[in-house]
Amino acid sequence: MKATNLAKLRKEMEQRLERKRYEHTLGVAYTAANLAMVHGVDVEKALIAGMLHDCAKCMSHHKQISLCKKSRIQLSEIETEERSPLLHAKAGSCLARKKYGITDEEILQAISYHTTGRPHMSPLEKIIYIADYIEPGRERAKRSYADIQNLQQVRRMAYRDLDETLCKILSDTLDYLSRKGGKIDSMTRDTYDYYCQIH
Ligand code: DGI
Ligand code: FE
Ligand code: FE
Repeated sequence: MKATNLAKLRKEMEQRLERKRYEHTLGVAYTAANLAMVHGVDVEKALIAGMLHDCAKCMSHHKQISLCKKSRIQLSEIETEERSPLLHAKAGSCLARKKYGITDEEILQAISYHTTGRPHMSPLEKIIYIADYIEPGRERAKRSYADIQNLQQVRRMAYRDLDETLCKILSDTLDYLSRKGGKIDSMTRDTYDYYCQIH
């Protein structure tokens, strides 16, 4: 993809997304590009996947569900719940294909799995998942001193070892969900099991 196309996607996201979400999106795109440089991944793909990863976030639940149905995407129980924090990933991948003309399957998969992850992720998928968590504007950084310490540790780790970083983020996410009483999707659990076993 040419630089002008990336600029076009960036403009589309600026118009489409709320201000904070757009700033987060830029943070993810450029953090993903940095991680791609360090880990030998295609930098342009990282920029495009990062730019589009939350593109469905502003759509209604109903629209996201119907987009996934039209594309014959299988959804888990948690993904179909009203106010699901997971659905926008699959819906975003459908939108990236249909509206923004993305045909690269690796980019589309990176968008699909940016919230739950999955076992055997490609390096690009790992980078988007991690960039989403560590980008400079992440509000998690402001929650408490313990979280700031944690985020500093995860950020440093991300430039050394992607699999170790995935294990750390997934175990923190499972802790966070159990404290909050959130239901755990089987894909999040499988990703945790896989990356905490192999690294
Ligand atoms: O869209 P973002 O806010 O940038 O970030 P994201 O797409 O990574 O979503 C993060 C949220 O998703 C975070 O609050 C944790 C939540 N999440 C991840 N896995 C699960 C989950 N929530 C539930 N209920 N169950 C999961 O398995
Ligand atoms: Fe997201
Ligand atoms: Fe995000």
